[in-house]
Order: sequence, then C-alpha cells, then structure tokens
Amino acid sequence: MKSRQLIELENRYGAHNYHPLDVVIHRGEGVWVEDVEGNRYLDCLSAYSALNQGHCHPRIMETLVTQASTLTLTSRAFRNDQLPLFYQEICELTGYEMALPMNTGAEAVETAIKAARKWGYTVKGVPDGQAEIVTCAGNFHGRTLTVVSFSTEPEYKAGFAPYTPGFVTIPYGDADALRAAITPNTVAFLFEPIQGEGGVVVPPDGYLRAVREICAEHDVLTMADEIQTGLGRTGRLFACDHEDVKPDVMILGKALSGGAYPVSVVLSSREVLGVFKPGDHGSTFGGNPLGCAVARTALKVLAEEGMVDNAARMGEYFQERLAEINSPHIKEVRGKGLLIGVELHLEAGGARRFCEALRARGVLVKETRTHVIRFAPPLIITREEIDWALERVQDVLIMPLSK
Ligand code: IF1
Repeated sequence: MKSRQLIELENRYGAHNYHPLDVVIHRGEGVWVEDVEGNRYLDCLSAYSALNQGHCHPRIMETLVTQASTLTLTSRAFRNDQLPLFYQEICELTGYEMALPMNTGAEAVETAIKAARKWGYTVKGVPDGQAEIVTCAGNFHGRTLTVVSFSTEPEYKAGFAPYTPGFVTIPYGDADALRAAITPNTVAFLFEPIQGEGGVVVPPDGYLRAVREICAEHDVLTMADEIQTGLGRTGRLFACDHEDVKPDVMILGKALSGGAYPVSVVLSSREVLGVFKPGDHGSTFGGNPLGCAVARTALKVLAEEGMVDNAARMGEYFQERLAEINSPHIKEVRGKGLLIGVELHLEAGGARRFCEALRARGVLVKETRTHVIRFAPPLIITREEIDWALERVQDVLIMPLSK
C-alpha cells in the first residue's frame, strides 16, 4: 500500500490525538529509516530518545527474538529468570540499591510519586493526606491524569479535570523558588535535568547541585525524570552526572529498551522503594522476562559500544556546526550532547515548515513548542552523517520566508 492510502486509513479510523509529519516509515536500521516508497531518511528524533542505540540494533533484536520464543510473560504472580538479573545489572550500573520495573515512562513517574508520598507518610512523618510534591513550570512527565494534573501546558490538561491535588509549581531553573516552596509537608521535588518538551531548556550551571543541597537540608526527595535525558543522550550516562549529582530517585524509560519494547524503571534506596509492600503497587507486564532481557542487552550495548562517549563528541560537533549556520531565522542553539534545540525567531513563522522542508530533503526532525527544532539522533551517528544532515539543515534554514 502507498503512503497516501495508509495515511487515509489512519485518519479515518484512528483518534486524531497526533499531528505527525506525513512520512510513513516501513523499515529502520541504525540512524536510517525508509518509507513505504523506498525513500531514505536520517532519523534525527530517535522516537524522542527511545532509540539511542539506533533502529533495530542487531544485538537487541537477537535478544528480542530469542527471548520472545522462549518466555514472554509470567505476571508477577510467579517469578521469572530475567528479572533478578535485570535488577542486579541496572543497580550495579547506576549505583542504586533497589529498582521497580514498569512499562511506560508515565507509569514510572506515577510509581515515583506513589513512593514519595508513602515515604512521606511512613518515614518522614507527614500527616496522612497532606503530602506535597514540588514540580516545575514547563515540565513534561507523561499523559496520565495525575501527571497532567501538574502540567502547566493547557494543551495537555484542558478538558480533563478534575485533577489530582498535592502538587506545587515553581519556575524551572530557579533554586531560590524551590527553597521558598518547601513546607514541612513537602516530600519530593520532581524535575527534568533538561526540559525536553519544554524546548530543550538547559538550567543554569549549578542548578542541579543547588537543588540537591536544598532538598537534603529539608529532608525532601530529589526525583529526576531522566526518561528522555538519561542513558547517554546528553553525553554522560545521566544528565545529572554533568553536576555529579545523584538524585534520591531516578526515573528511566525510553532507551532502556533501545526502542524495542516498553520498559521503564524507578531506581532508589532501600529506604524509599522499601515502602512498597505486596499488593500496593504493580503491573501485569512490569518486570516481564521479554522486557527485562531486552533492557539487559540494551544497557550492555550502550556501555560496550561506546555510545555515551560518541554522544558527547558528536553532540559537541553537531551543536558547534549548527551554531555556525548563518541564518536570520535562528535565535539560539542550545543543548547537551545529542539533545539539541534550535530556537527560531517568532518571525520565522514556526518550526513546523522547516521540519516539513527537512523531511522533503531526507532528514526527520520534529518541532517542539512551535518554534524550536529538536535534533536528537541515535547516539551511534557518525561525523559524516552529521555533515550530511547539516548540509540540508543549512539549506532549509536559509530559506526565505514564503508568503
Ligand atoms: C508523546 C513530548 C518528548 C518524557 C519525560 C516522561 C515521559 C516523557 C521527560 C512519558 C515522554 C514523549 C512522549 C511522546 C512525545 C514525547 C515528548 F514532546 F511530548 F514531550 F520526548 F519531549 N518524562 N515524552 O519526555 O513517557 O509515558 O510516553 O513512555 O507522544 O506523548 P511515556
């Protein structure tokens, strides 16, 4: 079937909760994808950083296929032989004492919120029902009702009330605002080390360290959502590593499976994750052997194939070269590692038309916050591939304003 027909089917039968670029992808390998007509594109989005290891990484696919034909699901009513090894390997890799596996990012964020509240009541001594969690303006932590309850974007929450109470909003990147927002009932501060959806917003240097200190002083848990920034994306294993900060709670998803299968996890201490008792949290698919096996290989591949270092080196190169582009449309180029945002002037008429123009030239990117183009290719990208993309980006960004 041709792209046109497939798009028609999708539009006719699917809920219209997305506005995708009209490229119908059929196949992927490494940093490249191919549409149903056989056109090739360089993927500079990586499924919002879920494909850090690249499309269909051979070692991950081998594990996926082998495990899929051995054992896929036991539920947590029984044990399986992959979960213990996943626990051990992820805890050893990250230095946390305990892990709790879920499937999607939003579920892991919900899990962290539940852990923080229960920790607040049972360990910190907050009166029942009074726990407060501080969050940031411009955040993105997922789409469930509790998570959109503390979104500051009307687009994500309008029409879905009533909302879950217990959340306080402060400006992002402002440590003083955090200090001022903390009360005796504050149990946690939930934050992204770089706001991805917010437009690749990098907080001021020293922010993460200040957050760490303020929270430690007031017995408040630091909960880093590294679902998008973690696992090498910013040129370090975690974005918090740039400031040598180890949050009390680390939330991972996306690239944890190399894009092959939904796997997320919450990592923390025995004190925090120890609050969960049999029956008070879980998921049919969370911790299933297929997801665990895939995640184990995805983590090995990331470490053994030098992807984190490559993200640091290629990210620096990509960002420097983007900053050299002499375009009247560019306001700022920012980011860390291979999480890069190119902010356009409002007069440029929005980022979408540049994304469409890049697509026509074989580079896939997606706008965020209407005027930012996000570049986040798989971490295996080479200098030559970046140069290939840059030629096209340069072309498009010097386009005169149409109309
Ligand atoms: C969509 C955005 C990115 C995330 C962080 C939790 C989640 C995400 C920091 C939830 C998910 C995705 C979801 C995807 C688009 C995308 C996104 F533009 F919407 F905001 F990446 F920037 N924390 N981000 O970035 O994880 O439940 O989706 O597994 O279409 O909603 P999930």
